Amino acid sequence: MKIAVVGATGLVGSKMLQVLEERNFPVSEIIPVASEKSIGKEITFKNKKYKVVSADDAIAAKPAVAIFSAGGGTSLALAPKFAEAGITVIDNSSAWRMDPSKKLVVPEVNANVLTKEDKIIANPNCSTIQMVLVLNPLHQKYKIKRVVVSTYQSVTGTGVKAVQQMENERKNVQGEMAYKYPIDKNAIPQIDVFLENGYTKEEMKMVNETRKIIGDNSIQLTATCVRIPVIGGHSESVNIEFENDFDIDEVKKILSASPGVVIQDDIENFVYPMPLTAHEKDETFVGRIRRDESQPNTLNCWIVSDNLRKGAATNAVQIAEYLLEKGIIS
Ligand code: 2RA
Repeated sequence: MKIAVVGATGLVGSKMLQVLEERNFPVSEIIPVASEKSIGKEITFKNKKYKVVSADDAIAAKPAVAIFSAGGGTSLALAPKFAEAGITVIDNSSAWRMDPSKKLVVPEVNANVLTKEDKIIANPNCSTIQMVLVLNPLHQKYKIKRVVVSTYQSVTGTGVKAVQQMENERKNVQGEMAYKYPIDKNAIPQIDVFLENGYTKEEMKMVNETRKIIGDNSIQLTATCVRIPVIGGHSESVNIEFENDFDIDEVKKILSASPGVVIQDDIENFVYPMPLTAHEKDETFVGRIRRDESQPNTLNCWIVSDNLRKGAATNAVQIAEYLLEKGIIS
């Protein structure tokens, strides 16, 4: 199968190529697409070199699927062109996520909503994906009333420039700033732009995307998203209030049976999820599972996942795998 990767030279685009290769997705040809300044550059996929081409050349090559990770503006401009040419787009930007005519998919939660009619499929925000993997199975059993989440997000979520900024600061080298403030030895309580309600766009993504993926607008959720100087993944402190009471052992049993979720929760042996150990893994790790003793029916937990993998590339490739398995693409 011919696969186009739009934004192939970025952090997520390179991870898409790595994950397609690792998971042995049946790729006959990779069509890497990037901005004009990268056209002609070479990328390597399965030991073969491919030249970066323009979007028009990629459409003319008629891939079955195009995985986009090139920002919202590019997706708004280009995804419809690919779709009109019969190419199924899996888009990692926020451009289409809340469009009621587009599906927003975490395969373990709601892949079953996908049909042949879906030509532009939205990949959710990284911090939302890892959280809903844990929330959904618990919601099905105990019904979630309200969630309070605080995130500790990796600089890789911003892209190459942010990683470079952190490395420069660590080496005491002057360079371009991806953030308004130094990131090393810091915690910046702003991810994406501020909205009129005083929340950031990232925080509102967590609210709105969670409801859309789980398919329940009654879930109340409030988020504070913070950027921290780590590489391996995003971490989240999540407080979940249910309509119904729960049993901690049963919660652990449900989560350990949930696809894509791994429990790391053994406090006696200091076992809990961390970005350092989640790095380069496809699973979402959950630990510090405990009852909130300040109010009834409420649980605390700590969720960590590699934001470039399950939070972006792996989720997108899993969507493609589902489409292939169901014969929606061929
Ligand atoms: C971040 N959620 O971590 C973004 C990336 N999609 O900034």
